[in-house]
Amino acid sequence: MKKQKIEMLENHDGLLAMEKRLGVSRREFLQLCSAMAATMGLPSGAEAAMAEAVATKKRPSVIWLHFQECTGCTESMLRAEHPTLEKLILDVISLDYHETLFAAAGHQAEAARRDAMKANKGKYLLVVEGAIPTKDKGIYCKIGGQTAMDMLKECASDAAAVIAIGSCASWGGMPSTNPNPTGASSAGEVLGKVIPNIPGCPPNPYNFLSTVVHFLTFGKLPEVDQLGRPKFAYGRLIHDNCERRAHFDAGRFAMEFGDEGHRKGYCLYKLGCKGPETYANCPSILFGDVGNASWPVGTGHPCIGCTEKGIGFAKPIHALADLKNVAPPLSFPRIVEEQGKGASIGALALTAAIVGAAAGGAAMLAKNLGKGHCPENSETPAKPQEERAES
Ligand code: FSX
Ligand code: SF4
Ligand code: F3S
Repeated sequence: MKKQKIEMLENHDGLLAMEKRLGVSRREFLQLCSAMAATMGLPSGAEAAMAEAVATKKRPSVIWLHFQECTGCTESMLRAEHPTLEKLILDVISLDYHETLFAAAGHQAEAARRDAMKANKGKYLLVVEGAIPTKDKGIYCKIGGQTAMDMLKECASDAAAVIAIGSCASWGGMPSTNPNPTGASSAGEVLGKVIPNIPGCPPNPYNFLSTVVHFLTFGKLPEVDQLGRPKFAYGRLIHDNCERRAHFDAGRFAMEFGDEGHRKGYCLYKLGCKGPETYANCPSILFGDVGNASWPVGTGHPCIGCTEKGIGFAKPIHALADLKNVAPPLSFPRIVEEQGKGASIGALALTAAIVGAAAGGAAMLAKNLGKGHCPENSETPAKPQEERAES
């Protein structure tokens, strides 16, 4: 039944139009929806609902504010190796106001924001990027003469939902580093409530896309933890899903950057890796759309805990992490297998059901969007670091 529904969708007018617009085949898109549904742990049938929603529903209006930050959140969304994920995000939402992508400037831009708020009153998604300075009545960040504090409150008052993107908006991030001279605070603190946060410096655009597609499909944001982070993305310790975990458990560590252990891809715990106390899906979904091992630990750098308040930009990079869990996880990662290789939708759903680790395959699918019809252009996973060091 479910299979029939998905197959029927392949001939849906909305998907045909999307295929032409984005250059993403319908089949690839449906596969991505299946993988997203599996990643988020949604029940059977959700993938068809998500695909149908993207194909037929009015795109939600999004107003995107920028405060104290480096624009890395937006950059990471736009700097995919090939533009399909970015095109998909910009196709799923109607980005009606975004200060750094707007051609308009000054009063024209402010007028566009107020027009978009009026036209979509009570229905728009407000995305907040950057921390909000609260010291001295918020004078350290002003846009069009208005403080960031006032602008956030004004825009949030008529929004259907507010999402904080990046660690700055989620918990203060880098601008709030001690001694926090501007009183940089999170969007939730300024609004006085827990709002959905997608932390990371930068956060992963795939998590943002999944969150927005959930909103579009079900009219609400996905389930969050006590810090407002979507559980599907921040429910597991990095350490429990890291490809170097077997080295940790076997006591094989890099002791210095560039030493033999480091070249062989051993565990980075003794170089200060914060994976054991940081919740995020970085090892599964990877970054930047550039291939296998494209996440901090995969490239040989310890995780700095950028998604975690009190760790990223707070704890020294060389300081040892607190171990929250020393027992090897049931989903013990193999070290002899290349990540993401051969992921199929059936396998993904099964993996998700068993260990909740489908996101890696989903990321591989996202990465190969628009290339699947042309196998010679598709990504093949890179060799593990150990093999690369020896060759
Ligand atoms: Fe930068 Fe975003 Fe870091 Fe902050 O990301 S990548 S400083 S989380 O708000 O632009
Ligand atoms: Fe991976 Fe870091 Fe944990 Fe080592 S300490 S297994 S490198 S997350
Ligand atoms: Fe940040 Fe660590 Fe992921 S530094 S990007 S939480 S691996």
